[in-house]
Amino acid sequence: MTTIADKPDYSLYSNAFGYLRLPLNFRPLESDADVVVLGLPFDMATTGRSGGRMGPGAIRQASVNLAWEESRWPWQFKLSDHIKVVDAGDLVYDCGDSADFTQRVEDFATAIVESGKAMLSFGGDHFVTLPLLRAHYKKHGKMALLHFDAHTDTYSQGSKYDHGTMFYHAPKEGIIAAEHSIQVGIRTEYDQSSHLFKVIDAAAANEQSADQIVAQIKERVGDMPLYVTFDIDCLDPAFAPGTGTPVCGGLSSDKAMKIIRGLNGMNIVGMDVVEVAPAYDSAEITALAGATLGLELLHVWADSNGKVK
Ligand SMILES: [Mn+2]
Repeated sequence: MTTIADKPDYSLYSNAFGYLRLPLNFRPLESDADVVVLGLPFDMATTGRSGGRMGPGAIRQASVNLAWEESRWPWQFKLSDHIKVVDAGDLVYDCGDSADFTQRVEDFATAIVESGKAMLSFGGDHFVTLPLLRAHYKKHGKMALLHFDAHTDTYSQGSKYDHGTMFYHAPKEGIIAAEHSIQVGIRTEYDQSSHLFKVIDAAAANEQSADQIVAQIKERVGDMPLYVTFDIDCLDPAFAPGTGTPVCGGLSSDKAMKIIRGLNGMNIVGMDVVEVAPAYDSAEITALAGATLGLELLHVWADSNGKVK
């Protein structure tokens, strides 16, 4: 009998449990990873439809389609030649306990980031970004936020653990410099007087070229440490139906990927992709978009951090 222990598995789809077919590594601190991938299966902060807790698994599954390219188009380098990515699996927490989850995310991320490794996290609903930001702040200080979303998530009326209030809280906590932060793809009601984020709304983003949008991002952020958070509902429901609060009129996946590639050279310190909810998905469209955006972020992180020589 031949098993995987005897014969390496080169097929695309079998034994694919980790992101990009990476083996899961539950001891990321002891690894020589440059970037640790972490799943955050949490959706108790949703105001609408839940289901984001299944996002990390769906993204991993869809990512097998991305694992075969030696050198990802249109990048000119093979990612694994330059950085080591480790998939640490999903965060474990006491189900039903939002406070426990919040603390565990912060503690886990703090340990990873303090060790000098970067993180690419997959939600989960968008609330997960708040404890991630708290952890990154301890290492990098006050950061600029690049926030892709249909919603500003700056609402002041929600609850402490609401997935629409994180970016109301984060500037108040002093961990995000809103005056250097920018939101792209917004197309729901917001009160610009209630926050200092610059907004490129979806209508504007769809009119402008990716280069024009990138220029505004760079002008706004400068060389500040930059945390990139991508709520998959920034994309139009045609490109990302599998999410809790879809809104028509969003960006195409092509536009979003071009913007992310345009971030090359910026001081990116942390990344997440959130709100993939596979129960509402069709044919893994949304999960594939989430997996792909994550991979683009890894490439831009590697190149921006001088890993590609
Ligand atoms: Mn959001």
